[in-house]
Amino acid sequence: MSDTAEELFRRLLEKDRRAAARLITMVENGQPEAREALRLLHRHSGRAHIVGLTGSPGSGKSTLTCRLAQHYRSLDRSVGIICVDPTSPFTGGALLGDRVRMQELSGDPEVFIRSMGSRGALGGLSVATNDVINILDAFGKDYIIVETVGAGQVEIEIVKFAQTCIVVTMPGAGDEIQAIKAGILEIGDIFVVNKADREGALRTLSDLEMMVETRPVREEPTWTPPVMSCIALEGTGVEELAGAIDDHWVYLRQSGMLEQKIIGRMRAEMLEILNLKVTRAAGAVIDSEGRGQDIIKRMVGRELDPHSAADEMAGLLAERELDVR
Ligand SMILES: Nc1nc2c(ncn2[C@@H]2O[C@H](COP(=O)(O)OP(=O)(O)O)[C@@H](O)[C@H]2O)c(=O)[nH]1
Ligand SMILES: [Mg+2]
Repeated sequence: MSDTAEELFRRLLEKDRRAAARLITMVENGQPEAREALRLLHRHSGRAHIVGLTGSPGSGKSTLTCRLAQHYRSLDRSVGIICVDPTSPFTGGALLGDRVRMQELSGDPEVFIRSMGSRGALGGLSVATNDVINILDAFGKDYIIVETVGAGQVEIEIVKFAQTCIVVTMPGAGDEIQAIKAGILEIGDIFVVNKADREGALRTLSDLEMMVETRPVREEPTWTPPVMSCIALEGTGVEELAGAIDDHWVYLRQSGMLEQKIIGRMRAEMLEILNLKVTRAAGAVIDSEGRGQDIIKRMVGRELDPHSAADEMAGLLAERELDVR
């Protein structure tokens, strides 16, 4: 059965879960009808609070996500959860390990859980993730939690456009703290030392506090990222974390930063899509035209360096008056 974009869009606004799930699958498969639905629903998005969670595997992000969602549900707020794993080919339901942890939530019709793997990367994983965020936003979720599996570059890119970014770490991991330094310290709005029931939690907490205090900041800081401890397994600290997330939301709204973040995300989202289109168009010229092939050959023959080759390629695209739409 193939649903039309209008039909799916209408059902989405009526809070039909199956329509949401179906639309997400269409996005992942790069089906053209999905684009029409995305166009229609854009006007209805922009209400959700997008919360990103990143940190090393095993630090407890999924457990924390689950607890946060339960907390929101206890307040009668609706939640969308997106688990992004660039290393996994799997998409669809929750990832195997997380499925167990997320099980308690899966019976709740107001919680929508979805995993995204590299299969959704056909059109770029972060483009697909953004599409899914927008779908769940229009679907009416109050909070959309985006959990990324690792803390690599791809994950940072994805989490960067969350409105509130939570960095999760755990005790005793000296290297872990070091890893946090690389880029991630800048993007964290809230830092969590999870597994506070473990030895060395206080030490990790104070190390992290120190790093957050002395981190380089680009603009004048009007928000000081709190460093909190949690025991996600027992739900300890989750209410406080939810409080900090809401505080950050209030800060974003009152300072005008929310507007800035939205502008930044829209810009990046569009550039990323454009990037894909240009890359695709350039690839097609390389594959189908003698001059494109020739550029590669001359690179291989060491006559042309990659930067000059890219310039030449750009010239060729301009000559062709290539329409990348
Ligand atoms: N001791 C302890 N274990 C925890 C805590 N939170 C999560 N875990 C366990 O740590 C493991 C990894 O958790 P998970 O949520 O999958 O981490 P993720 O990879 O960051 O999503 C699981 O076995 C959890 O049960 C905690 O607060 N204390
Ligand atoms: Mg996880």
